[in-house]
Amino acid sequence: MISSQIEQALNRQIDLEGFSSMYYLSMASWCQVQGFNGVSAFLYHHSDEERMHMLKLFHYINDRGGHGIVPAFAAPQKDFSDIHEIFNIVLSHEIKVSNEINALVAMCIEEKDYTTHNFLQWYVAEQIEEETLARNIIDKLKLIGEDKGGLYLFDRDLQTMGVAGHGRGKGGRKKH
Ligand code: OFO
Repeated sequence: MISSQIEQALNRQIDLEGFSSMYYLSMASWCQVQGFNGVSAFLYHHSDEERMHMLKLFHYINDRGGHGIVPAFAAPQKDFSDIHEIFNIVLSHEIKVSNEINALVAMCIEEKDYTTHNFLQWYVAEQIEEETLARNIIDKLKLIGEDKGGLYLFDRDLQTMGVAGHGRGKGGRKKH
């Protein structure tokens, strides 16, 4: 059984993971409209992953005697200036998510809720991967700058990464 404090904190995390999913969906849609089909495919996939992160929380809360609540999501930003802006936002958003996960972990230690602490370790590891991935992509984009040929190849690369589950590990690690 989880305490009501932990239940509320996990429900706030549901809100954040769900919002992340909507945010990346909005970015994916913008990229598709702009003709960046590879980046778009990558972000649609990323959006699906965030929904899975949210669902895991629903199941955990309910299995532990709490109640996972569907929040009202704020509408995410719908227009972006370019691909550079998109990935800078992805990184800063993921850093924010990492901070929230860390705060949750700290709360579990304080409350001696080692079961939830253990459950959250999956998210801790996931956040390291997500931040590293965003940083690697930003590094690539810095090299490319505004070069059209470079951006074309970048878009093609991300298409492959989106299909292979972000291209992490050997051929894209199965994460759920
Ligand atoms: Fe990318 O945030 Fe979920 O965990």
